[in-house]
Amino acid sequence: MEQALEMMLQQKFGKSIQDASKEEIYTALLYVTKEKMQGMKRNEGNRKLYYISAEFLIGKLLSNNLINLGLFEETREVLEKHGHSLTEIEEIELEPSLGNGGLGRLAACFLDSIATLGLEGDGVGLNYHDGLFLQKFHDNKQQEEKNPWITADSWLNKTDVSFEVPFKDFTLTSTMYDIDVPGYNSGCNKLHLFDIDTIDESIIHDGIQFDKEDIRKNLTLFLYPDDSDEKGQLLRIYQQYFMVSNAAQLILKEAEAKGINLYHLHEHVCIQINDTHPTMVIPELIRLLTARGFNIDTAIDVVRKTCAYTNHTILAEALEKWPIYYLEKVVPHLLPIIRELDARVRRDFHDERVYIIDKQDRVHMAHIDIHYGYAVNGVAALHTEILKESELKPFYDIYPAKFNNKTNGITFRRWLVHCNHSLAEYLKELIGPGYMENADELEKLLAYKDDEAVLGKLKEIKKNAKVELKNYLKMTQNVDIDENGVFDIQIKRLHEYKRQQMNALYAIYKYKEIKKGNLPKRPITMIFGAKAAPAYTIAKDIIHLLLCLQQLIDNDPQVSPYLKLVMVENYNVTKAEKLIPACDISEQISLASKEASGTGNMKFMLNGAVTLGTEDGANVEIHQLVGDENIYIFGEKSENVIKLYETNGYCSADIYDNDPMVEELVDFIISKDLIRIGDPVNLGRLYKELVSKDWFMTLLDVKDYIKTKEQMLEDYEDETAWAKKMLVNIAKAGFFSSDRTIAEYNRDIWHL
Ligand code: 26Q
Repeated sequence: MEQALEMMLQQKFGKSIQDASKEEIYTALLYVTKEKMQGMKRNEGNRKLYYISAEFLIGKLLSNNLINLGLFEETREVLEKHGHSLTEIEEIELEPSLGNGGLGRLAACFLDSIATLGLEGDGVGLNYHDGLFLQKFHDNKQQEEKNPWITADSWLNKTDVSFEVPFKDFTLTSTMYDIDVPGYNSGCNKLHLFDIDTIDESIIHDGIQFDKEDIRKNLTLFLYPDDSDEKGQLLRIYQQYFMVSNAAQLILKEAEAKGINLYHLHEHVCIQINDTHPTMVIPELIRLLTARGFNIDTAIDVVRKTCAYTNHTILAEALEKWPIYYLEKVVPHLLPIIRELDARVRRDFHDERVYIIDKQDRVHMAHIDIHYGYAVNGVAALHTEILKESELKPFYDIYPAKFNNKTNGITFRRWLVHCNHSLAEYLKELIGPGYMENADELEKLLAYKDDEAVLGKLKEIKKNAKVELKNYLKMTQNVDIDENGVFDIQIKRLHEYKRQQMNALYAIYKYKEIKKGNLPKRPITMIFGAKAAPAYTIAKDIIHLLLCLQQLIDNDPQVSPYLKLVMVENYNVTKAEKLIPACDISEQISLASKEASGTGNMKFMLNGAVTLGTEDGANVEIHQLVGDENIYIFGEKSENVIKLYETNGYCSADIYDNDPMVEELVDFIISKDLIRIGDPVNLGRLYKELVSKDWFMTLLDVKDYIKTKEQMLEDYEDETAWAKKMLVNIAKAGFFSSDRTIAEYNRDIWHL
């Protein structure tokens, strides 16, 4: 590495390692790494996977690529020798924010594991220039700004692959950019990101506003632009079709180049449809095959044997249903095919719940996937059960064999080796390096469950991570936190079902307790990180509440020594990597049945945090693995929640009216103390939402939540017992390696 870096620095900047700036070293490392990846062997197999996804939340790539290439340690040492630190150099890299949250990050972890397992599988998506917006706080409110990440020197490699994508009124010419995806000790795959050359960032003004109708200039500007209006939704359809038409053309081009007989396409190609966003690949492939002379029956048959679908949500508002009229405006050439697909369903099944086109002339994208794909999977055991038994039951009754579960996972290369280097090194020392490729070996740790020295070392590693986070927050946001406090962290997209508002009610509870003189045994540091969709009003109100609480507590000398609330600005992958190793209490408090899986819960567990959670998503599996002793579970169970929805049986006003404690906490949202700091419109609206609607049943669970968290804080004081819980969580996290998840996808769905 030393020689390669030296040569690159000479060639690019005429400088030595000693004299180069951080920026120059970063750039040189980028090119050295890119060259090494170009020289890697490509993964190959009998059947190639195309993982199509509107999101790939890949995070910064330098360190991860170095780790996977086996060059990380060496690079660190070389830089240190010359007076530089890799950690500081990493700061130079801009994070591409090509995802909203879980689904996009999952896609990125999957690419890492697919490459690591030596499987031939590429990602296909879009090259959003400004990704998801950059979040700034101003007047205790979220503001959105553009979030550019593509610089002259980036991981993108422009290719000469280009396709024509036809829309109703015009045709766009694409350009394909590739990012190399090196496996850990393995071959390399690619992430293909499609773009157009006419993108014009200068049309963005006032934050993230732009002309939504100027498709030639805006198509790949942003990830999911605000789709609260028709123009935004149409743009989303333009994006989706652009993505899948390129994907379909790429797949056919590669198949033809390999001499594959397209009538046997499914034997050589498999397409994973990541949620419904890429669903139009099904009619598009049928269209392209019929254009090549296939009759419609054969085209449908081949496509059906090629495509598989993953469902990531049961929230009704996230299940895509596009009005036919929208599709007619953007992709009229797909409609005869979609109507034919619907006609076949109507011929075979006399149940309108499974039709593709409903009575209101809307196209149910998930229904296309289920009828015209060969596999349907949920992302955690409970989620898949809910799909089979309620949400998608009519489909499960028709196609039981298509349904299967694939519990999510995370790549340990990023979420342990990279983000918590000292823990990873210590584990290596203790149980050997085998766990890095076979995550189940983490269980070897259990042998040290009663070993004081090991428990002490785990505590020490946690403490160091807390100090590092303290320094980071001081540097980036100028806030002070106390590393001796307990770090309680909730980081994830802001959504009512994830119930950050319930955690805010805890902060209010604790604030009042401290005011009354009931002091906690040690300071509590509550950390939040969350972006709210720009048009999601209540989510923004919750952010406002949290920021107001932060200010209120900070300015109250009676409370601030004991309680701290920090809202991390612009939460993203890079920040997650700093927060997760430092966490004691992992907040996973969604309303049971609503969080399909969660993956942050897995990252925290792997880094020795203890979960405070509902029986939801993968929390259920974490609970089973670690046992009652090592997790804190509270709240209504999913069966009961589902019943409450079915019977309209939940009324938050009843709880509010009959429980003085709940009433007191909720009333505080519109108390003088808070109104003085905040905006009465936002606070009033949130108050009203909780009292008169509370669709995600915060008030139902809040008391059990507070009680359980109090118990947890008490248990935290028994340091040895707590360290044991940490150890068991780490030891049992092996199941959540995305290597395991991908091995299962391959075994049951892809057969690569
Ligand atoms: C749909 C229609 C219109 C506009 C936007 C959307 C849309 C956008 C993004 C719908 C869904 C998403 C993202 C969903 C998501 O991230 N789901 C998460 O997926 C994770 C990986 O499986 C799970 O762990 C999480 O539980 C799930 O919430």
